[in-house]
Amino acid sequence: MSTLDCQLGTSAAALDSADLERVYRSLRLIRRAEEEVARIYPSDKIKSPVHLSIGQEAVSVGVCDVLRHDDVVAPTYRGHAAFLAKGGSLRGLFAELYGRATGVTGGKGGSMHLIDMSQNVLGASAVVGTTIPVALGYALALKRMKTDRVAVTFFGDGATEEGVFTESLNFAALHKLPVLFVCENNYYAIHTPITRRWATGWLCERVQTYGMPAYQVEDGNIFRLRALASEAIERMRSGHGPAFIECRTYRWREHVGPNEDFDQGYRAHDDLHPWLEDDQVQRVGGMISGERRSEIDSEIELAIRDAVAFAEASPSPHTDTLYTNVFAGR
Ligand SMILES: Cc1ncc(C[n+]2csc(CCOP(=O)(O)OP(=O)(O)O)c2C)c(N)n1
Ligand SMILES: [Mg+2]
Repeated sequence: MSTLDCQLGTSAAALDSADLERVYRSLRLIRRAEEEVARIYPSDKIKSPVHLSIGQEAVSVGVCDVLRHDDVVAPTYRGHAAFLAKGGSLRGLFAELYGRATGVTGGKGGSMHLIDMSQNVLGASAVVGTTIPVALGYALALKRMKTDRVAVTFFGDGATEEGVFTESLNFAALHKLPVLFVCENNYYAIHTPITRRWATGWLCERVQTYGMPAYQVEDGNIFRLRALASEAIERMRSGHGPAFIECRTYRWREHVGPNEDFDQGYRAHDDLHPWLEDDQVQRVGGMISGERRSEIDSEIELAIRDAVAFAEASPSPHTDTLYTNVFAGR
């Protein structure tokens, strides 16, 4: 455990049964929606590359569960989890993946460019690290408007190697901006492990030198992450400035696409075992009654079926819209 580790509890003690059901519903929705994406993908109906978060859901859910509706999140191209955890439209997501006009970007952006401003989900981007300064700028605006709203930016371990990451840390700390930096450390940038990219694993220590609290959740424990996020966000709302959380996690599928990739040789199937055994979706599901879990699961299946049917029945974008919402004209 890192010396910077905050000693907040790992139990679900602070959550009542309604909280547990809400957290489970969110985790399970993301898991099942992405499993459905993986199932449909080989049919070629989905017209977009997909970076799945299966195995990583707890990061988005643990943080978004303690946000208010008017807080904003900036996801990445591996963004289905943050998008759905913040309340992004399930129908809009599937329609977007199908490239349909009813998708959240009118079928033009695909999986990597999700946005739903009705839920305060800022647009995602395929370019590593680029949504970090977007969240930072939003946090600057929130501060200038003298609100107590906060911005959260999710990004991978690879994004911490982009210069804009440290520039953003510095600016946020200097100006005490209400932004929570959440690093989803899944140990890999595509196929390259952090052990071949970082001289030390002391990410929290590096971040702390910029002048903000930095915490690590070493085992992906959703309750610990949720407690840390809650404390950090409350500090931010009262003007104490940014915070950073590194949450260790593990990507169960390939970097991009619906399959497993343990035959590729860059990582071993054994590395997955501890994460499978401590699957946070099952863990939280096991804390609520079987009867309620079945009801929630059935509602989720219906919602996913509805979203897929909505996508399949939706029209493709009209050619007239080809040049709308782009910077360059004809
Ligand atoms: C600026 C930039 N450089 C390189 C790429 C190619 N690329 C796409 S995903 C990726 C790995 C990023 O890893 P990480 O930030 O850890 O996120 P993860 O995919 O593990 O969620 C790279 C290098 C890119 N999209 N943008
Ligand atoms: Mg990574």
